[in-house]
Amino acid sequence: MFEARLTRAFIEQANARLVKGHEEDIEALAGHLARRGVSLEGVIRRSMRFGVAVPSWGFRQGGTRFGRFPAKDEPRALEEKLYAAALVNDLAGVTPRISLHIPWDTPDKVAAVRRLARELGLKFDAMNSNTFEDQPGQQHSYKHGSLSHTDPAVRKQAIEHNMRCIELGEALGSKALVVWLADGTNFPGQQNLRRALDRTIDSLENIYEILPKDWRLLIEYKPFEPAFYSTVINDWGTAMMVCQELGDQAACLVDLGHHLPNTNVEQVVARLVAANRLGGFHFNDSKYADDDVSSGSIKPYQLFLIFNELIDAAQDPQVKARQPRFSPSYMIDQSHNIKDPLEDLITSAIEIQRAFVKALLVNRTTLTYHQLRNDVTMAERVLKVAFETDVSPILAEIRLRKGCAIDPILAYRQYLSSRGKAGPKLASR
Ligand SMILES: [Mn+2]
Repeated sequence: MFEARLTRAFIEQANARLVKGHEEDIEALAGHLARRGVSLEGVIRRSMRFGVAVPSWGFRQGGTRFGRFPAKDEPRALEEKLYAAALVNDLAGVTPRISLHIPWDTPDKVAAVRRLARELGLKFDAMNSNTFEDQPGQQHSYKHGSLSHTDPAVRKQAIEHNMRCIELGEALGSKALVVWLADGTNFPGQQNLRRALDRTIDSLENIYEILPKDWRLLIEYKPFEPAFYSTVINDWGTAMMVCQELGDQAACLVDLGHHLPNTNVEQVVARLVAANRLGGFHFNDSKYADDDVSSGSIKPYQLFLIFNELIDAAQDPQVKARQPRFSPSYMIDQSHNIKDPLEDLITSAIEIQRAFVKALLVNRTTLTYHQLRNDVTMAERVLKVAFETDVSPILAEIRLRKGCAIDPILAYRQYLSSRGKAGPKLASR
């Protein structure tokens, strides 16, 4: 299943009966946007290069902490996952990068893996280290923490693991390391809250010291779980404190599921931009906590509002002056327990792209005009008009121009059928 690349002919065949309908849809949308003074071509041009990285751990079912229900044909070896990633990218054209988890997806032959990725049109995004579980044969346990551990020998082991991730990443062409720590406590009194953070910063300084000059160290935060009383890097403020101690190459990583319910995540984004410390995102969605469900499946308006902040920042001369290369990393971080992981990665990537394109439609001049006059109704309306525009034809047009599928899920189902691995029937769009 995951050993060959999708052919151009297959995609053209899948598109053949959808092209006419698509052309009607895009023409109607062009007319609608023109009445609003928006150039369809301009939006498409600005959206062509938008991309988000897929996680190497997202290609198999059962990434949750509970029951695993793996499918028969899951990609297992890293090479198979690269083919799966290429399949997702060849269908939807929005995920040209893969983010590796070490040690789950440690390449055996680095040069060969890098070569295969290049052949498949893929690059490597941030490396993700793992000191939140013990690996077979590991000398010291992370039961009571890793980079924050009270025992210097445990901290050293965790530091060396992160250094190894950087080494591997350098060989693969990656430019960032994501550190997420499960370190924390389950009971009051278990540890000194301030000393635990001091030790963590000290460990991270060791890692930061060997960070290549063109790399970034992305610090991910999370309020709770698996630690249920206190987590060492629990929120964006703590992550920012850590980054400020480390230096300019350190920045915060916002995982959308890593906030307490009802947190204003778009405002967190705005604050991190203001502090020059927005490093990137782990996209997913949630209803209750770190649910890791498909991006845009629960709170699509929030996703749009986040991209509204990002586009506002990217166009802001003040931000440009301070951060000439303002470009947060976009990565998906989801678990798939009941959906086909490839279908979910395709769907999520498109939903993230959809939020980006909708945010491009926000008329910022008009928005600022209403904001300065405190016209609450009209200011909100500017956002709603953009959010409520159905940009599906734009997304399809971008895919068509890239040689991808007009309807990637339908094409994927056809691909499965052609290989005798039919999933549930999908009669039409
Ligand atoms: Mn994450």
